[in-house]
This record gives sequence, C-alpha cells and structure tokens, in this order.
Amino acid sequence: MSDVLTLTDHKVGRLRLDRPKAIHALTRDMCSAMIAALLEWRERPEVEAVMLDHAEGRGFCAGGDVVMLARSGAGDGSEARAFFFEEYRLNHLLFTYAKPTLAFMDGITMGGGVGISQPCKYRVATENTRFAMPETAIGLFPDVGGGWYLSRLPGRVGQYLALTGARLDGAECLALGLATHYVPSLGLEDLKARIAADPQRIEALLEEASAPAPEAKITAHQCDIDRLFAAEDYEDVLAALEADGSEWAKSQLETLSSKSPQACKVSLRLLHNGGLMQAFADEMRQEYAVASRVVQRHDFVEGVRALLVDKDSAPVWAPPTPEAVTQHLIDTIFAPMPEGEEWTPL
Ligand code: QUE
Repeated sequence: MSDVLTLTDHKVGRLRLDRPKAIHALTRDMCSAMIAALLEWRERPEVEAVMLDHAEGRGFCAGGDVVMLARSGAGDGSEARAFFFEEYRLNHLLFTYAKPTLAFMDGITMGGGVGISQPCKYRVATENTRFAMPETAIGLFPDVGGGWYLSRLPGRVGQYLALTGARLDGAECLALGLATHYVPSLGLEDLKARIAADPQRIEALLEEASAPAPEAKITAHQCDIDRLFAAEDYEDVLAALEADGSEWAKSQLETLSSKSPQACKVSLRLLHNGGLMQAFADEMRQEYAVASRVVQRHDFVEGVRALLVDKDSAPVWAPPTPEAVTQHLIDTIFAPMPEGEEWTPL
C-alpha cells in the first residue's frame, strides 16, 4: 500500500494521491511509486500526458510526513535524508519530464504539494486552492524547489511567501503565475475525462473549462511587499517593517515573530542562491545539503513538536533571535555535502 494510485486512463498516466487521513502528505513510498510510474510512462508511446490530483477528501497535498522526519532528525537523520533524496528526485523528474504534465491544485497545496505541482507544465487552481510554503513555522525552509520557484516570482513576493508562510487563494496563484489556469472545481471531473480522451487538445480543453478568476487580493500589497521585503538580510527586513509602522507592516512583524529565526535566515539565503542558479538540479543539490543539516537541528524537532505533535503553538527557538543566528551557522548549513553523499538526479 503506497497511498498513491498510479493508473493509465485512456491516453494519460494518472498519479492520484490517496492518503486522505494526512491531507495526502507525501511519504517516501508515495514518492517512489510516482517515480516508478513516471519512468515506465516515459517509455510508453500510448501515454501522451500525465495528470496529478488527489483521490478523495479535502486538499491536494499538505506537504511531507514531517512527524516522521522530526523523529528521524532527533536520531541519526538517515530516514529523513532518504526521504528528501527520493522526494527531490521526484521533483526533478517532473521538472524535466518530456511529456505534458498537469497538476490539479484543488485545495490545500503546501510544501511537498507545491514541489509536485510547480514543475508541471499546466497547473490548475480552483476556488478551493490554498497555496503556501509554511516551513519557517516549523524550523524548516521552503524546499522542494522553493529556492527556484519563489525567487522567480514578481518583485519580492517569493521572499514574502517564504518568510511569512502567507496563504494564497486560487486567484492569487493565477495572478502570480503559480497556476496557469483557474477552473471552478465543479468542472474538474469532466475536464479530466476530456483530457484523458484527447490529450493533444489539453490547452484548448483547459481554456474551455476556465472561468474568470476573482480579483487577486495580493496585488493590493505588491508595492509594500517589494519595498519592505527587499533586503537580503533578515534583520534589515525586520527593520524596514518596524520603520514603516503601517497596520500591514505590523501584522507582518507579528507573523514573523512566531517563526524560527534560523529558518528565516536559511530561507533568504536559499532564495538568493536559487535565483542565480542555471539548472534545477543545482537547486535540488543545494536543498538536499541544507535539509540534511536542518532536520538534525533543534528548531525543526522543536517546531514539529510545538505545531504538529503537542500543538501548543509555543516553539522555543535556538538560537532565539535573528541576531544570534550567525553567518557562520548559515555557512555550515549551506556547505556542500561530503563527496559520495551529494544529491544526484535520476
Ligand atoms: C508548516 C509546515 C507543514 C505543516 C504545518 C506547518 C508541513 C506539513 C504539514 C502537515 C500537515 C498535515 C499532515 C501532515 C503534514 O504541516 O510541511 O502529514 O497530515 O507537511 O505549520 O511546513
């Protein structure tokens, strides 16, 4: 039982996440099963496209099995590293897949769910879409390609999303390019059947099913985001928000005060580096090194305890303040893996 259905439906391969008790959060077995199916379909001419969705219940994909990752991180971290290695291979395989790929982000699409939808050529948002990279809340960082996708968003929106973990709705995803189409969820099953029968017409079918999206609320704050999240150093972002003094800036400061200072500094460095990278494989190699270090540090184990295990929402971060997170610590987290332990694509 791998909690994901892999099947062919007329002319398309379908990956259907099926772990409803965890909002389809990814396990290593789910990643392995999806990789195996994608490799098989790559060689089969009768499979003309691939569709990703969720089989039942709410949400597309809430992320990864972070409680397992924290348990492993508190020990030797080997299971956690094996998970990231496999998950990032899946992310990269989708990014480089030669056949058209399509993801239905119909509901919660966070963390790991972003990692399997953003590499797809077509990304469908609906009125149910709730998109976020919320990892700084648990001492992690926006991985699964976050350093690549977020650093390529308009202005400083990526830095804003990475630091605050802000949620976006479907209309906002469309406006920012995180989604390519906006389709009311009522029309999804019919659309999937039409695409399965005639994948050559995927673009026309998507356009026919699309509806005008509501106004994207985030565009009202684009200028604030670009101005107040402009700095490369986290302390300077905080200082800009404090100096601004608006209600919006105050509420961002309030949000940031609950996040792991280490995770926020890691995230800003990740987006800086990721924005300069020429190949997605370089991004995943960087993220694997960072993830391997971060899962074994205090903030991740503590963040998962506070937000997902004990649910007291009172993590005690260490180092406790942005000033206490040294450049040296960040450098050690970003150091390349030792020879023989680096992430490699398939
Ligand atoms: C921050 C996160 C995650 C989170 C909550 C955060 C995350 C994640 C999950 C999650 C949620 C429901 C599940 C599950 C995992 O929650 O990455 O298995 O059933 O995967 O505040 O980064």
